[in-house]
Amino acid sequence: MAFWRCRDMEITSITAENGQVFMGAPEHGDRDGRNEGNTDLMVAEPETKTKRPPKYKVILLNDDYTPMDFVVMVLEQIFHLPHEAALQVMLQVHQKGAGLAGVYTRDVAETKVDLVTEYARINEYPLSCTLEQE
Ligand code: TYC
Repeated sequence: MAFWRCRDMEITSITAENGQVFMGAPEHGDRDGRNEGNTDLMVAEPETKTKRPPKYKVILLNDDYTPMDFVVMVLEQIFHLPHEAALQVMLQVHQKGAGLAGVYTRDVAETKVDLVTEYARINEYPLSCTLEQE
């Protein structure tokens, strides 16, 4: 990008293709109107709003067949819960029908669901879980 200045018009900013705004101080340009080498040139950040990616809850569901100790093991090994917390979540699911195993970004949450489902199927248990956007 070139930094031109015109004698009659004061150019105060130029927007580059990438959205960056170059704010010139034309009075300090070279005699031929170029702004190159101008130490007063400032670079302003583009006004882009960055959003945090949405988070997803992995909800463990109750069933009548998966053994309690298997559920506790899943919560410890896949969701990295300490034993006491794993026991509490398992009991909550057993008594209330569903419970929160963890909260993650979408990819990680989907991987956890796949791991739980696969681990349960290998062991021939119907344990399942779902995703819920926070
Ligand atoms: N309800 C199961 C039982 O009585 C235990 C269980 C707990 C199963 C939590 C699934 O997500 C679950 N063996």
